[in-house]
Amino acid sequence: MSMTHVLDQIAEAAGYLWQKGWGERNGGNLTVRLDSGCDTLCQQNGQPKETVPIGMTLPNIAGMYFYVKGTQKRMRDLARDPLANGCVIRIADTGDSFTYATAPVPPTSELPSHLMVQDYLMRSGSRYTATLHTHPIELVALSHHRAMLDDTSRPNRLTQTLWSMIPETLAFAPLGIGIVPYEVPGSTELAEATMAKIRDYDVVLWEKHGIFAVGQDIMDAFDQVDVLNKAARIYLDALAYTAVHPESQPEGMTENAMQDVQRIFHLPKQRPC
Ligand code: 2HA
Ligand code: ZN
Repeated sequence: MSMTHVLDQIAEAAGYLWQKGWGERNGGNLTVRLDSGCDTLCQQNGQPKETVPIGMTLPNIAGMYFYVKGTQKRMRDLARDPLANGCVIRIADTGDSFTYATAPVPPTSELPSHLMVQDYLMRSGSRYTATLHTHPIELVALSHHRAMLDDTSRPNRLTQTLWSMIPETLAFAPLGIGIVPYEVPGSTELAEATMAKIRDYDVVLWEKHGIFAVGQDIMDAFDQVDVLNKAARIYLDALAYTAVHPESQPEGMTENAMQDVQRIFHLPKQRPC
């Protein structure tokens, strides 16, 4: 995919995040791995020589280029101008620092999670190029309920609840949603906990904070969060009816109906590479 096309997609996704109310102020961030075709464009833009330490060594993404949202930058501004509100970085050959490949914009506070996951995706030979963190309202609301954070079974309770809302949730988010217990935003602990879950899930919930998702491109990552958050919204709306009619609980699709969806759509149980 050309760099222009990637930047267009990033702008489009950032606009949706803002419109949905998932990207208040500087909330949320994203990265996209660029192919080596961006060398020329980046060189044309000039390369300041400042070397910025990453704080960890990520050998699998050494020498690679990533678009990274800037810290304190707003999604609604990124939607208009991705290269004024983020930039392209090149990871050093040593894997422990980066240089700016376009006009420098210091990267997002969640860089540890994004780059650690990008390193994992490369190591596992994945075609996925995009990582997305955002604050989808209904999913975050559910993460305030202890029962919804129970991660002792697979699928976990939250996944089962979301899948059972409409057939499309299971069809388009077949790996479900992983759960990462609360950690300080931007911390290495949050990055490590995210890494541990992203092996099994395309989308993970950061308790009382937001979502971290991976995708083949940024629209793919956005779509999965959108599908899961839609189900969360339906669930909460169904519960609003229960508040008025306490005798009626949301039913959810039957186990048989869900198995039919699994069979008809030939759904994967693991991420296809
Ligand atoms: O970029 O969302 O988690 C601001 C955040 C940090
Ligand atoms: Zn956040």
